[in-house]
Amino acid sequence: MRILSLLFASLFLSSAWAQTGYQPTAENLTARKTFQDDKFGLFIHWGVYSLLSSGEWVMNDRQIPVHDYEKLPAFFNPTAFDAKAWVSMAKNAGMKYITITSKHHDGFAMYDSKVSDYDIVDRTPYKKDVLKALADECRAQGIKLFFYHSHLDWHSPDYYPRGRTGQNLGRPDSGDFNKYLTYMDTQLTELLTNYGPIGGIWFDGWWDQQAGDKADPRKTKLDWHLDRTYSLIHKLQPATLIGNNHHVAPFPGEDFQMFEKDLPGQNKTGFSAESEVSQLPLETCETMNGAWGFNINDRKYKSTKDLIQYLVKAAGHNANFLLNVGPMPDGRIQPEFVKTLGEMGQWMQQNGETIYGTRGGPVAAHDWGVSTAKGNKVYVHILNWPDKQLSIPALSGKIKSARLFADKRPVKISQSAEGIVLTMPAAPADDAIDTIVELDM
Ligand code: FHN
Repeated sequence: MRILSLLFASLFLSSAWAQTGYQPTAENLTARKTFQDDKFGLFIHWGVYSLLSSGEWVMNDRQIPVHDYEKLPAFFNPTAFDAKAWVSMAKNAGMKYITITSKHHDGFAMYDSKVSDYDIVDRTPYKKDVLKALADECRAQGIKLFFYHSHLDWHSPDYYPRGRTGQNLGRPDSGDFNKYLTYMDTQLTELLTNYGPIGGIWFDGWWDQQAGDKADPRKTKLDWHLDRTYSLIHKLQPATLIGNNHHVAPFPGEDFQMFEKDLPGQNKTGFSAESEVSQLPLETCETMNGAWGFNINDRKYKSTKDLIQYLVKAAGHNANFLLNVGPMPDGRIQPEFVKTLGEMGQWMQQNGETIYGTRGGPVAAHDWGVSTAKGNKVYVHILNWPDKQLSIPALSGKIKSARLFADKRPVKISQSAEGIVLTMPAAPADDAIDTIVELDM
């Protein structure tokens, strides 16, 4: 009996059950394939926190009590917000989908919610539903729309017991967590009912209740009832892809797996220490500078070359690249981001064929670069190699011919003990972003 109760106790607090027995529908599987073909998306962190120009964690970082933070919406009036401009910027960059914060950790809804007036329509002088405008424009321009939605909530009194964050924000020392989860599921129902077909839900914040059990990193102090939430989403829109940025191995019911600031299998930032690369469609998300939400002091801009190479490496790791902007409080995207995205778009114009619709190639990722593959084509992406000759491991199939993708000049192929030697007409230029060798198999 004691063992059974222990077993039950441990299982109860683990989300491992989630949507056990989940069978993705045919349309969900099709959506997964399209997602993997799309490869490149725009991440948008925008909210009333943008007003304080110190990123999206400012409420917690500065310990701003709820009653003070609630003053912010009255200043939020993004009259320069232009959904057409945002979607066109993404499209011109070569992006196929947009993932925007419908609600971040501060609990403020960037759409017209009926279960709360803590939203952009009821609490700001702007009074318009920016997600509605974006959804309409995305549909008009053939761009898919995903919603980021925070599990964790620093505003709701019912997000109780508090987690690792959001302590001492002036909320009462009481609350009903299940009431909070019902509230969250109701907002998700609004988002999946009032904005047309939604490409996916990008959850974040599950880790706030992580129990910190090294033996079972999936254990949480509270039950998130992922089973209920995931079943709800799959019932409302079966093709909507669920992803959860929990940094542990995926739970049943999830349709894609994201890696924050890491390529799948890597752990540069410490986020992915407890994660495993699954068979689900993969996505890597990254900032263009050092911040997700608008941060006026952050000048750690990544170069266009670094970001294109990051996109290519993600594709070589069979993953999408979700690149972030933090719009300014008036609704404009800062010029540094607009310029870089424009330059990425030019590169994608010329080389997108070696990215879109591909999967990670037969030549594993290497310091010199990666490979992608599509049909009988293998694209060897040489990102960092000084020489005109490059050895790659033997491939299972036979290479019929090889050429430089850019100008179709032939590349000589010779067999070696280690595998294959590709001899290019010349060594890659020093400032080359990606010298692509196209192999016909
Ligand atoms: O806390 C969030 C953070 O604000 C941001 O949303 C990133 C995006 O991947 N995720 C969390 C940090 O892991």
